[in-house]
Amino acid sequence: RPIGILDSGVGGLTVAKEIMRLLPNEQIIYVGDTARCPYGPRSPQEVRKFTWQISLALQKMDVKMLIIACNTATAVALNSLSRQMPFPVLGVIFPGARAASKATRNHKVVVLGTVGTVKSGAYEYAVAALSSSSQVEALACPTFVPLVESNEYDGEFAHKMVEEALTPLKGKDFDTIILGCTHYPLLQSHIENVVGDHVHVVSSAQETASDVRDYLDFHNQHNTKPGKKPPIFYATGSIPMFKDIAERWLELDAADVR
Ligand code: DGN
Repeated sequence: RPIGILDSGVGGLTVAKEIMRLLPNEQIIYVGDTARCPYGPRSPQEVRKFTWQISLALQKMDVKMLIIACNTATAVALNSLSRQMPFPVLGVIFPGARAASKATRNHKVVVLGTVGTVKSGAYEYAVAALSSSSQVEALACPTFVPLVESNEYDGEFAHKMVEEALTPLKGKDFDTIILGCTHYPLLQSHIENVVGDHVHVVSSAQETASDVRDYLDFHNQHNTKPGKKPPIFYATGSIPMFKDIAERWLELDAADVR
């Protein structure tokens, strides 16, 4: 059975990529809700409704587990989904918070996220649960998702936008920054460039993928049958745009986008 992954758009591909790398025998079914992206500025109720709709669609496709590869959706829908779905549901916030708690030396952590994630306070809560001595400052970067969704994450313009968005961090002495939105790893080189080498940049993609592997190990649910099926992607909006980003980012010759 496949692993279901959802996001508001292409951002969750950063998580899909790590899962595909770490668990090459597993089939992925990915849904990117590009028609209704961004989720960041929407109300928690609306994001929860969309996340549930997609999760129910993935349930019909008989997934064995579900990864909410979107921080905004994790913040508002993980609790209800994990309580009510008949399979395990993992989010991306706790894995990112855990990686940051491990990485920080001075216990000053910055999280970059959507307006929705920042408002939810989910990272502050998760980091505090892991280490009471760490301070978290959250910064909303609403210009980043449109940049990535429009495939403009490379180049001079993207760099300028990142520089501008991170201006409030100038002069602050944090040593770790969490990419608290799954779209942001596509802007990672610009972010690293702006914050400097001394800052550890954490993306939840790797940590989430290793949680998926641990879960499958523990429950003995790895796909052991030979002849793994290729990934399937569903985009609710433009298919060519999604296909272009998926093929580039996942290094696929041809992505099956429906
Ligand atoms: N990629 C999503 C996240 O991690 O929060 C949200 C992007 C969006 O819809 N704004």
